Amino acid sequence: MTEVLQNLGADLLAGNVKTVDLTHTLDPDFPVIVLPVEFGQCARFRVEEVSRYDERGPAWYWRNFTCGEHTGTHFDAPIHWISGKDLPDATVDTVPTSAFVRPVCVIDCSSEVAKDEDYILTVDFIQAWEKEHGDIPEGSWVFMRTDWSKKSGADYLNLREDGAHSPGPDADAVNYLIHERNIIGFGTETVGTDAGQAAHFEPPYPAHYHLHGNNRYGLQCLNNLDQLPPTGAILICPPLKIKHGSGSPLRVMALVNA
Ligand code: 23J
Ligand code: MN
Repeated sequence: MTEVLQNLGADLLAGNVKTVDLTHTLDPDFPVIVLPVEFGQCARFRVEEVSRYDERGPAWYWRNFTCGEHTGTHFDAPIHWISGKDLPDATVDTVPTSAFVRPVCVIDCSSEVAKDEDYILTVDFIQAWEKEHGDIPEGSWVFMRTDWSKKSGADYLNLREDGAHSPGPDADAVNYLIHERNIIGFGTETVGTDAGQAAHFEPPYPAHYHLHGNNRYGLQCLNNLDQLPPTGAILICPPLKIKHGSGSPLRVMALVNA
């Protein structure tokens, strides 16, 4: 099968395969999840200049940055959640690299979310998608497309007195993807893999609870999912190799037929 990569290389060079950037720019203005005040909080992206062709470094420009493991477009490792805390290879530095290059299925919920900001992805909706596009292949990533990535500022978190309002899956949908389809991970355009109101679901935060409890992965704050086909794209999503990391900002991209 040596011709597989030779053909891919030739097709990349010929422009028959293109790359789609699924990442938001790391920017101090990009929102991070806001938890209830009694809990610790994720840090925004911050940057400080070390030198810029000046007395601090006459021929070089460089900066130091700080952020949370869950800042911006980021990867969730199983150890992020209590349900995954004792699993093997559950931190970003030990997740097998094969998880980072996989086919991805994109379930388009954008018209439903346009009508209902608390839209919940269900097993019925996934099965209707499968009737049209075929069963989700074992080992794939699954993305929930909502076009939420087009929101900015306060609309992105959409916080109200009773918490955040944003779409996500219910527990049955997540369990279907894990146990009936054996997916490797689930990604969203919102600030978490769970819906804004998911603290009130059973169990609380079902996507986090079930994905990570079954050694599966999450991607959040994805961008440009409207540029992906429902099937046929190849996802590339290696997180930073942070020792014992619960997650990591990363560049996420996909290969698609041009
Ligand atoms: C901690 C607690 C709740 C949630 C999250 C983090 C995330 O969404 C995250 O970034 O993993 S819902
Ligand atoms: Mn996260």
